[in-house]
Amino acid sequence: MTDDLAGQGLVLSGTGGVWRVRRDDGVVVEASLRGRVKKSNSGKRADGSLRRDTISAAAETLKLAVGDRVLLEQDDASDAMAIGEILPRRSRLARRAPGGGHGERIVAANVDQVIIVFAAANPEPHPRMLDRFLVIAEANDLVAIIVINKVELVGGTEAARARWIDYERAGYTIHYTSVKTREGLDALHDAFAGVVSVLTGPSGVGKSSLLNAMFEGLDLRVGEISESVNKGRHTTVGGFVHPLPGAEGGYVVDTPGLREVGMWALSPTELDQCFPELRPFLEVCKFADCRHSVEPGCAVREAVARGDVSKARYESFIKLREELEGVKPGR
Ligand SMILES: Nc1nc2c(ncn2[C@@H]2O[C@H](COP(=O)(O)OP(=O)(O)OP(=O)(O)O)[C@@H](O)[C@H]2O)c(=O)[nH]1
Ligand SMILES: [Mg+2]
Ligand SMILES: [Zn+2]
Repeated sequence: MTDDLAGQGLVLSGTGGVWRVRRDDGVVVEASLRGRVKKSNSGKRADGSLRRDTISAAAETLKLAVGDRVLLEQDDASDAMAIGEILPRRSRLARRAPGGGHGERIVAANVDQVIIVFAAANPEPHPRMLDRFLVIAEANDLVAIIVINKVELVGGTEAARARWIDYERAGYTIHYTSVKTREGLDALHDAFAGVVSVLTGPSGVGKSSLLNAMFEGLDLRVGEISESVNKGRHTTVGGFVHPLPGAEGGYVVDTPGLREVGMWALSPTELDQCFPELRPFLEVCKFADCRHSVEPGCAVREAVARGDVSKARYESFIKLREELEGVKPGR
């Protein structure tokens, strides 16, 4: 049995067994992970016993993520495509496993930026939740862009803006959009060109609708929000990478709405770095290990008192910091 090298590709989707890979010639093929790739990644201890967390096949294949670049091989005997090698990642977006479990979950590999979508209304936006998404992007060293969709529900872009000024002041780019009126869609379209973007945000805010409206031919599934409970259903299952038509090689990773956003591998002492508007003050605090809560000579609290840093963002920082401190490390 000989294996032919069948080129490189980008992993578009898949969970567990079969993965959809877009070859560099544009053809999308199905491929499985080769045994030896699994083996090199598997949880065998030095003594040959299996680590508990890698006993299931699913846990093994989680090592491969959408967005990964892979080497494909053709297996002559079975005529099937196989993933022979996962190429080194230039970046990744990771979060803690859902349900309070331990273990990092790679949401996507080789990401350039994270586009975080909230709705101006329906569902009602929670800034604290936006702060968590932003911290995750910052902790992964990824550019974060904010989208406030459905602005027509609150009277348009200018009316929607007031609520998000803290984020503009912190330095974030915000796009105000409406799929209904097509407001802001051209500018957002340009932000996707030529790069790999992860699109994230709560369920029902219009992520799939925005992509469908901007990129003809994508046809992502759009869910209806139940008016009675006003809670979005999860209509996008698993992570998908979509090549964007007419976006100069741009890709988007469409993720399920995340009900629970965990912060992974972030030590409480690094959290202040993840709030860009706090960074100029961190070196000025009297104590190098200042927690910015009750310490004397805290430049962060002074900035908040002067109005140079938003009180709401500061409070969000304190809340997240307490949460991170409550998480026992190393378990
Ligand atoms: N009024 C209004 N409704 C919108 C807008 N954009 C999307 N919607 C509606 O919001 C609902 C949810 O849209 P989706 O695109 O499925 O939301 P999603 O963020 O992809 O949701 P998940 O896939 O569950 O994460 C649908 O009923 C859309 O028609 C908008 O700009 N204005
Ligand atoms: Mg969706
Ligand atoms: Zn301080």
